Amino acid sequence: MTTLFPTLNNKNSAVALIENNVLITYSDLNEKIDRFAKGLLGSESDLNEERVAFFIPASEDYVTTLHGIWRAGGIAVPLNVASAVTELDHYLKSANVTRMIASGKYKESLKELCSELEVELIDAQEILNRSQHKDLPAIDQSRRAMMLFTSGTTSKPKGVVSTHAIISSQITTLIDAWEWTSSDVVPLFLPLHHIHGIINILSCGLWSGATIDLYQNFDITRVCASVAAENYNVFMAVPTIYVKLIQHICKLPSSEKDRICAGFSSMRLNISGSAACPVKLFNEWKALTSQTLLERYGMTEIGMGISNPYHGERRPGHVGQALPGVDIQLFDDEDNLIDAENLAGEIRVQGDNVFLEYWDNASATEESFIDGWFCTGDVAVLDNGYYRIMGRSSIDIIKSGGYKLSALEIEGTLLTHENILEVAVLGTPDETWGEAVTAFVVLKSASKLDYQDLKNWCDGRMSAYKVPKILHIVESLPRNAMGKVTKVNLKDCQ
Ligand code: MLC
Ligand code: AMP
Repeated sequence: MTTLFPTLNNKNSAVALIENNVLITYSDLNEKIDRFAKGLLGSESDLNEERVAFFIPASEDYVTTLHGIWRAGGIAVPLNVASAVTELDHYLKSANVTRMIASGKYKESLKELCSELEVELIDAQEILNRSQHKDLPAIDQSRRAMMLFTSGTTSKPKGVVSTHAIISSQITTLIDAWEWTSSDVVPLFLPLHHIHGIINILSCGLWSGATIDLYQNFDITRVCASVAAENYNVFMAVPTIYVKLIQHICKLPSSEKDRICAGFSSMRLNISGSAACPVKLFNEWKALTSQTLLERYGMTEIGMGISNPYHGERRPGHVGQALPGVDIQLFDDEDNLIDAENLAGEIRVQGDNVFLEYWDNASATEESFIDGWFCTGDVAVLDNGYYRIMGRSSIDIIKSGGYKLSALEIEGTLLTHENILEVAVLGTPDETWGEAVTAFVVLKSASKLDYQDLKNWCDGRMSAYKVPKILHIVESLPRNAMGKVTKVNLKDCQ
């Protein structure tokens, strides 16, 4: 039997998960995963990298499904439960998904799509009930384990594939760097279709034998109550969450505010990542909670690459230094390595943490590597020994509240609106979201469109967080001599 995680064994009576105040031990979880893997295998001896998707919010079922697929030899494809069902079509088709696991209202919402695509839709409980007495396959670490979708500059998201070995490397690097132990208790309110939630919190926690308190969404009142009760000693979030926490806490009566701040202050670690943490936010958080945020930099394709130190100076506005085992270099536009400080270049990465491939997309995989270095598209400088992120090489990537969004994907959907003739989407600076999705629209003649109409129309056509926050109706879009829209010029049109 293969158990990827050393702590998932029958003798471990420590609490792995808390779901709605119910405590689930490591040994119970292990037993359930085993049963699930055997049920999933049915008459087969190995799933042989079958793509099994699941549409499950953070729960014991989610963890059982993820690990069950791994133990049965499949590739886990966790999907965003906040997706519009229309977006799932692309994920299922491009990953050649054969089975989908979901329950309750989530299962209901997928019936039509799965039947259309001939994907078998199964309830997690049904799999657990299929009693099977059989051995689980031995899984070589070099086998594919997980596919996460990421937005690129092209219009449709790509499946980022990692092996068991890559996942192990991403996890163990962080456990060492941030000194995870079995005494840690961490809340998990981030979505579980991205590495921040899956690797940095869920997997590092489970691998260390820590306890993870599961949330189905970011319930700020519940989070603050648990922090005030000193339930947690580690906290990981995106900058938007720290902004929202500050706004929320500062409106509370002082006794409540003080208890929450004391709860944060007593923790051993508060981490910010997935988007830039402004210096102002870093300072405000420190003033409020006395916590010095540890900012780190990562990406779906590499896990975490750069981090401020657990011990030592955590420098505001900087993401720190290469994590042990991760090679980071900056390269200029001519692909020359930059070996001086304060010169901006693209961050490129090598190491056991780097993904295997984009699923079924050899050309995209090849294009994303130069001389064996993965090209992130992020630009940074080395500033007195610490990396500072300067921005991205593409204006078509937007980071909103920690989600990476493709401007072209949003434009593609907006162009199907009957009143829209042309559209350009870009991210504009926003205190809460980091960047706000902003649409510049040219209307068809004699057409009208106000913001609320557009928002209503987007409902069900794209995930809610992709819906433009700002709409500008313009006469025309600026173009260069080649006829290409020059989005940089739109930044001045607001
Ligand atoms: C929610 N909304 C957003 C949004 N999230 N709008 C823009 N950007 C976002 N990220 C909108 C909703 O559509 C809704 O709009 C309103 O805000 C309230 O929605 P909500 O769901 O109640 O919001 P909330 O729970 O507060 O969500 C905010 C959030 C969430 C920050 C908790 O966005 C989130 O979990 N972000 C983290 C994403 C993440 O994990 N990224 C890591 C990727 S991995 P309306 O108009 O309908 O009211 C990666 C690598 C690395 O980046 O380095 O980690
Ligand atoms: P994703 O592709 O969703 O995994 O998002 C990865 C991207 O998030 C990176 O390529 C960066 O652009 C951004 N990112 C992650 N962490 C940071 C950070 N600390 N500062 C700035 N950008 C970040």
